[in-house]
Parts: sequence; C-alpha cells; structure tokens
Amino acid sequence: MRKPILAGNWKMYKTVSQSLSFVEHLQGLVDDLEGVDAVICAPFPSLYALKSQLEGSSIKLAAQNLHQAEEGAYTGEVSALMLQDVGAHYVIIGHSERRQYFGETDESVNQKVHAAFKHGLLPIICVGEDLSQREQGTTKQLVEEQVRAALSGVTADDVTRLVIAYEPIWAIGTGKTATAQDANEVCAHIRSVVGEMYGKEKADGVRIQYGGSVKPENIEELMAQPDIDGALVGGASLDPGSFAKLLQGAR
Ligand code: G2H
Repeated sequence: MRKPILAGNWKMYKTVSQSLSFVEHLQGLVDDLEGVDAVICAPFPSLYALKSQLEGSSIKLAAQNLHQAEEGAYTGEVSALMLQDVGAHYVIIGHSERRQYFGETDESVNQKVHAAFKHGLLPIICVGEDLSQREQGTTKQLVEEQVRAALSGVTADDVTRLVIAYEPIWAIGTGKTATAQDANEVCAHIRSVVGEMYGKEKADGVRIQYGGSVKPENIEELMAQPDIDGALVGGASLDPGSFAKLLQGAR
C-alpha cells in the first residue's frame, strides 16, 4: 500500500562535481529501484546538473528548503518555481536545522508547504522534539502541534502526496537513534493526528519517515515498524555505497 521512500539529505555537503560523481557511482551499484522511492536532497547548486545526469532514472531530486514568496526582493533565497525549474520533485520543509538556526516557525513552514504545492513540488515536512521536550514527556503534544500547523489549509487530495519526517532533534547526527518502537509510537501518533484532520483513509495513505542517525545497520529494524514508511538520512547518505545499502534495506 504505502511505497517506502528513502531520502538522502546531503545538507551543506558536496560540490557539483562531487554530486555528479556520487550519482555515477550509485548508478553502478544499484540497478533496480523497484519497491522504493529514492530521493536525493542536494544543495541548490547541484540540482540542475543532477537533473541531466538523472534523466531516465527513477531517482528523484529534492531541495532542502525554499522561500514561501512567489518571487521578490529576498536576497539569497530561492522560490518554488525556480526549484521546480531545475528538476526538484520534492522539497524538505522545516528541518530542525532550519528551525534552530534560521528562525523557521510553524507558520513559515505552513506557508512554504502551500508555496511548494502551488508549483508542483511535494513537501517533506520535518517535525520533532528536542531532548528536554522528550524528557518532559511533551513529545507527542509538540509533534501534534507541528503537524496541525504545517497542514493547515492543505487539501485532502494534497495530504496524501506529501511526506512527513519525524526527526527527534536529539537523534540528529549524534549517533543516537530512537528505538524503532519509540520512533514508531510517534509516527503512529502523527498518523492518528492526520486521521483526525482528514479521516482514516487519507491518514493510511500518508507516508511518514523516521530521521535521526539512520544507517545501513538500523534501517531494516526501523522499516519493519508498521507506521514507518521510510527514512530521511543525513550522514549515512553521503557515501554511495552506504546509500545503496539503505535503499536495499528500505525495500
Ligand atoms: C536528520 C538526518 C537527516 P542524520 O537531520 O535529515 O541527519 O542522519 O545525520 O542524523
């Protein structure tokens, strides 16, 4: 029913030539992507070059951010139309690093979700709690607020086209992974919130990823959970061999 989706979030790593060489290497390692949607979330400068290199491949491109305005005097920003034009299919919205270092809020995340859909980009919406929120036991409440805010005004048709990534901040790049059961519990809660907003049938169609120190060694255990439909992977997606193993483990 829900097709697994494995996305490599390269963050601020890889020049254009490094990006091209990654894909060339990956294509030599993976010839069959049946059963999984493979996504590369590359830095802006690499997208256009990767678009040509991925012609005919089922690997999809994603951007890591966008600006919510149509266009305008926003120095240093990139619009949904520009991203769609250079080959992006998905766009990460509201990654915790954007929220933490660049002042993104639930409100701007929602605006970006609408901007993405307007130009045919599919959002990968990130939500997740920090360590103190987890310790205080407010994880589900916080994640619910983030999900409700991000989806505000999103139509029932669009909701099954987007992806939600649950990324506990304390597990990002730290080597600490939430246990598969803990991760699933929050993903199941996210699905129930979507169900309250759109009905069970729609909620059953929404793909929910886990992110935070996912690697080839733990991908299968995470994917075995009923409410985890894929992963958003940072560090372990930077090496083509590791990414190929993750794709294999996600199928
Ligand atoms: C979480 C994740 C990718 P990492 O940010 O989105 O990174 O896998 O390095 O924890």
